Amino acid sequence: MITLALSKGRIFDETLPLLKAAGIEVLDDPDQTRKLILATNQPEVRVVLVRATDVPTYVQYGGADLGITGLDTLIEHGSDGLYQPLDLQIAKCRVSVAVREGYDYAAAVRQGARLRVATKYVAIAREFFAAKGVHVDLIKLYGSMELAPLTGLADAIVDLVSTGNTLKANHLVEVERIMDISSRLVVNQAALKLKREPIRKIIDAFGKALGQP
Ligand code: PRT
Ligand code: MG
Repeated sequence: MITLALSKGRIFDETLPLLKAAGIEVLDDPDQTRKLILATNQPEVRVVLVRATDVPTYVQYGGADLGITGLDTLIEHGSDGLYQPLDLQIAKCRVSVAVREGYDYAAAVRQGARLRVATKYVAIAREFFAAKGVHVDLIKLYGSMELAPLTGLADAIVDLVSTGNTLKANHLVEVERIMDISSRLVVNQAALKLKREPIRKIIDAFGKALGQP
């Protein structure tokens, strides 16, 4: 049996065409079922639905053989024991710094002020500001980062941005782009050895669908 860990929502939706290219069709719609293990048209392949941030954990410890996860999540989790054969070019976005409209971020940085930065992406933020030589106090949040500058919890946030509509709706502006994000295929190293043939088949089919040799 080959187990693929996916999160519901954009990653699941954008993975379906890749699975299809590999001849795999998921038999249930995750939005219509309460099942967490979904069968596919291939009796030897199943999908498990987990929280986006849990995908690397499932694959690392062998709860799943493969998984699809955002680079943001992968960096925060660390890639110990994970083989990363493919950038799937799906669920694209960027990690950016944003502040309240009217907040003079450039001046604060120039003056060497100690910035309070709220984020779910503590590792990415720490590395980014350290490289710039900007002193920051990082405040870890688990969601709704946009609220932090509006309530005085923080001067800035580090968050994912796609269209920018969420920032705009909350009177925030993007002041720095930290990195581009897309989703990656991750594979359990031991599974790759033990189930080499079927896993290779999936990796190759995904690669072919992406136009990679
Ligand atoms: O939502 P939940 O708390 O269950 O988990 P999650 O947010 O970790 O999962 P999910 O499915 O929302 O995101 C999974 C992955 O999709 C992320 O790890 C990213 O790699 C990728 N991705 C791509 C995004 C976005 N685009 C995105 N726009 N993840 C989140 N967003 C959010 C962003 O955080 C912000 O709140 O959408 C909002 C901004 O969107 P715009 O279009 O208004 O800029
Ligand atoms: Mg989300």
